[in-house]
Amino acid sequence: MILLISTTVSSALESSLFVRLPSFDGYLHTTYNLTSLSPVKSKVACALSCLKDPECGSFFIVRKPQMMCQTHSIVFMTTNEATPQSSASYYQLTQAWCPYKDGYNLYRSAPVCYRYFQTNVTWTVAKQQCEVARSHLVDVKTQAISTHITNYLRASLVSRTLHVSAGGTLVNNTWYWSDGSPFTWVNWASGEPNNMVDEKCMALAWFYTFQWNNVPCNGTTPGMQRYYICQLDIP
Ligand SMILES: [Ca+2]
Repeated sequence: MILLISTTVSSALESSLFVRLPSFDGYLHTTYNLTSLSPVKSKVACALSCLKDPECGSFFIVRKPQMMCQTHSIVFMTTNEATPQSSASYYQLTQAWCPYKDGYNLYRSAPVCYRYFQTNVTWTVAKQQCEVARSHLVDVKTQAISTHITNYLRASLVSRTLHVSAGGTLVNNTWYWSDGSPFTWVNWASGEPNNMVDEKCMALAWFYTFQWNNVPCNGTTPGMQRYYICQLDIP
């Protein structure tokens, strides 16, 4: 009976709350984890421990020599950031409205979905591309979101020497987010924002550990082209 319930819970969890990503089979992430690799009785127990923590977005199960569980805040990873670990499986939490098959990753604390686009475009083109993808450039409204996004970017090798476009714009000397709300909490890097005549858009600056820098919205030189993060809100 207990086995039956456990199996049912497991199936329900797997179908609605988390997805397994076989591309991570045999790998274990060692950075930005919420808990250390610890013994656990079942996969469901590991999933439940992740669900209890709103910062948790994914977890690993290692089956040999005993079942072990490790939870993570980061929901975007590449195998470049992982170490080989036989019998490891990776699970990502999701929701039906957060289309992981399109590359969106759930952040349950907000809750919102993020998609990281690793193509170099101007801020204005990034804004348009997010809108094509039914979303908008990421609005970094709180310390919690900032920490999550920063960890997310720092966990990705490709981000560590890049600016990443975000949703802030300067209109009539006031900074606004994508949804039209003015900035309340801010995280400008020292000396920023500067040059407000030519730099009316906002980016996360790698050389400031992803604090904010105001940047030109358009331009043809490589420095004007950046990766970007789109945010998908609850419908
Ligand atoms: Ca600037």
